[in-house]
Amino acid sequence: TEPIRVAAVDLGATSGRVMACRVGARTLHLEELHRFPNGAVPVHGGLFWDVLGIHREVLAGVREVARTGHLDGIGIDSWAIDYGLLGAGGRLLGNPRSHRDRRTDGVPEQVRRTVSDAELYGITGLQQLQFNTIYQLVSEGSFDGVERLLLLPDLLTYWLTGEVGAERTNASTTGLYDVRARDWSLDLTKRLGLPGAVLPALREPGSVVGPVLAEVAEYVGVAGVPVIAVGSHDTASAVVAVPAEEESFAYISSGTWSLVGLELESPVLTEAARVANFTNEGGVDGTIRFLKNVMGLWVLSESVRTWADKRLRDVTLPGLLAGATEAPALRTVIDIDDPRLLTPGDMPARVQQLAQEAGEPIPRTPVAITRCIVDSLVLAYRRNIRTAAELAGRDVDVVHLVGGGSQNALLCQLTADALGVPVLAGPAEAAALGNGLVQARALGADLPDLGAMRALIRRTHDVRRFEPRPGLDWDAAESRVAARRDGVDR
Ligand code: ADP
Ligand code: LRH
Repeated sequence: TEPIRVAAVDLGATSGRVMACRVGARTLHLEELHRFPNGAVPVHGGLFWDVLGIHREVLAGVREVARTGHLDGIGIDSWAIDYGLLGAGGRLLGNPRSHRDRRTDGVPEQVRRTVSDAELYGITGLQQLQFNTIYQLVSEGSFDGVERLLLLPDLLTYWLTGEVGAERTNASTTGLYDVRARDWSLDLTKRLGLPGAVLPALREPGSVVGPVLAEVAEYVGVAGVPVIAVGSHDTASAVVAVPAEEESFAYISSGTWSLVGLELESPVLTEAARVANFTNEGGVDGTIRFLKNVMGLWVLSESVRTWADKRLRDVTLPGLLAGATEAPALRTVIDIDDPRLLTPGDMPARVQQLAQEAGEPIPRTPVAITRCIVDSLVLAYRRNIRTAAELAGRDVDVVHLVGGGSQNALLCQLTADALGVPVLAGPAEAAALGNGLVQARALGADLPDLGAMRALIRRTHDVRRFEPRPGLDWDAAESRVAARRDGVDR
């Protein structure tokens, strides 16, 4: 039988891509047909997504997939949490905001007065991040004329199909979703004065949303193609594509953000998990993604952007990483989750500031700053994998590192060294693969469960293995950072 061929649209906060994903009985092939830069746009102190521009790029990519072969389905995943509001007639009311917008400063404290942290965690099981949808909504103030809230992949899916819905894995990241009841918490919206009626009905990853609208069909050149709900939270799709064979694995989905944790059957809602600020997000096939959101390679990509803006020569990512590999290890370590690293800006200066405050040697060159960022990120990986294992009562024998960061050999090797277990790196495009596999199953591929999908990835994709090396004192480095963290678990 002919392989299934779908368009997997994977939207990251720093780049979006549209892949042709071909799935046969024993084959799996990904071809990148369209890639475009992405980033929030600052306007008058706010930070917005150019969502119509993103829609145009999605269409251009899908058209390219259709032009180069048959097209059996389309699925969209993106970063979580952010949303658009629709008014009468499905009209978009303003540009969606980025979660890095400052409008949620102080909002968690405000919400805490109505719903305590412990109570909120008991319902949602979610890490406190000041930008969770719940806090963004509280900061909206008024909902006059608002009829619907659509998370970004659901909004783009709506523009393709005319159908509204809330895909479950992404709904689980909002802070309005009851992780045990597996439904929106309308009790929570009511108590916070939020309009629960704007939340659409939930839909399952793997369900068919509907065929593309006529105007879309005309643009891409084929009619009737079904749009399929995938794990529309990019991290949910990425975890589908973690090529794990054994039970005792941890994963790091390392892109703009780093998501560090375990796949579980049920949520961990203990007081210890809450205090450690771990999240229980919904995965594909009813799994739980028990993880910590770590500031990630954003700090490095924003540094590279800053150096490029200052027209510093010789600051390409490969060059910086080659230099950093030769640089002294663990010379300067900072708390990579410091909230001051969240917003766009002069990241090298902020890294230097954090080092100075911590009494660490101040890194002076781009290479030294790069090394500091990588070492500090690895410390966060180490800390959070250990904590996840402890909280869930699990052993971790291997770490799978997927996403763009899997191409960073220094990061992978140091993660193995720091944790004392092998790191298996790749695939780099895990989210697109997970997206494509869930679509293929919906279209009839024989992929009964996550195990079958992962076996197909192992058969068709190389992973690079990094063995742990002894020699560095990670405990000492951790205690330098811990001293600065003041017991705050971010
Ligand atoms: P997202 O989907 O969140 O936008 P990606 O998964 O594409 O992010 O990962 C982007 C990150 O991957 C970049 O910030 C960069 O640090 C890293 N990366 C991408 N390509 C390479 C490469 N060739 N070598 C090392 N790191 C890379
Ligand atoms: C990664 C991601 C992550 C969220 C963040 C907003 O791209 O979806 O899982 O916490 O973006």
